Amino acid sequence: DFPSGYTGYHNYAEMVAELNQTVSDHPNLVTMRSIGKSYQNRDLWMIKISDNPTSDEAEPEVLFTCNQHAREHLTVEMCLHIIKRYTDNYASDSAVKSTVDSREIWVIPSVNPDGAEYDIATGSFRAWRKNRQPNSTSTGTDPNRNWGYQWGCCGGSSSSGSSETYRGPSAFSAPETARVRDFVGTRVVGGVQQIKSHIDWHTFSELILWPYGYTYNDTAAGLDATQANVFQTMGRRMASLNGYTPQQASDLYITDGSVDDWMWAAHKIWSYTFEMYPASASGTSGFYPRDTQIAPQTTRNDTAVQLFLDYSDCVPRITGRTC
Ligand code: 0X9
Ligand code: CA
Ligand code: CA
Ligand code: ZN
Repeated sequence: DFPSGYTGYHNYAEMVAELNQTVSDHPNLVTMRSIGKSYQNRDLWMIKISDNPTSDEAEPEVLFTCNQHAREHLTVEMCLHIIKRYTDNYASDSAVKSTVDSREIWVIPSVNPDGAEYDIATGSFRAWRKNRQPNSTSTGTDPNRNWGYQWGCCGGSSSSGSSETYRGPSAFSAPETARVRDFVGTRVVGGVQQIKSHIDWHTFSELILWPYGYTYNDTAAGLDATQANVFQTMGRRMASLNGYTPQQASDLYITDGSVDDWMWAAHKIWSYTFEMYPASASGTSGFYPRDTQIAPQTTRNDTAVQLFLDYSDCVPRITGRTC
């Protein structure tokens, strides 16, 4: 389990208990279901937050995903914080209420529960990143190199099973990425993708990243200059609210098979990657901030998340365009 100094973090069982509690506290705002199983057969739980949550209403849908990377435990807390904020504050905060009433918010707090549990299983952090799926030489696929757009194209992932950025034997070979892909596919209704925007939460470096990650070019197939300007403008606006650094994903380093490139290229979902606290650290210590950081570092993103939800009806509106 989590070591002392970290017991404020949620392990998998505690996360599930928290989600169940939210459903029982707010049955008129929240539903919960599993989108399928991890490699080790854990449920991949998803929460929907909206008014009339059991109905598929004609409201812009937004997706938040957390914990693709096992050791990035602060991101689970970020998703749980979003869930708590948009449910517990519904009755008291009119901005929260109008957001919840006009959006359908999907939250998947742990995309990689097997890796997260493995990371804490001995009581000392193992600095584990990948999932726990065996491969020909070792264990684990990097979920954020396993998505199916330009998978393995460009030197931004590894074909070696022992690598921290092993891309898997084929796109979506990891059950965890495949199940999120399947869920996103179910949101194409009448030929129209209902999910308009997405944030995938990571740690660390305090960055806001946008597509593409596979190329240094600002524009490429499926991403024109107008769209790139929308990504940049929204990214910079959000960064002005949380103090992160905004940049194209490839400005950090080239990645291929990452979630944001796929969300955009396959579904035209405005997809961002947030790298949370801290801004910098040595070695793997940055992945393990004390639990005293959970509240300040999740609350820090409240206004950026609110802006993101506000514009999810039409992200290009941030540049004065219409949809
Ligand atoms: O390498 C990653 O997957 C992310 N950094 S992390 O330290 N959390 O592992 C950065 C991904 C940046 N590229 C894209 N988002 N495309
Ligand atoms: Ca609704
Ligand atoms: Ca809907
Ligand atoms: Zn990560």
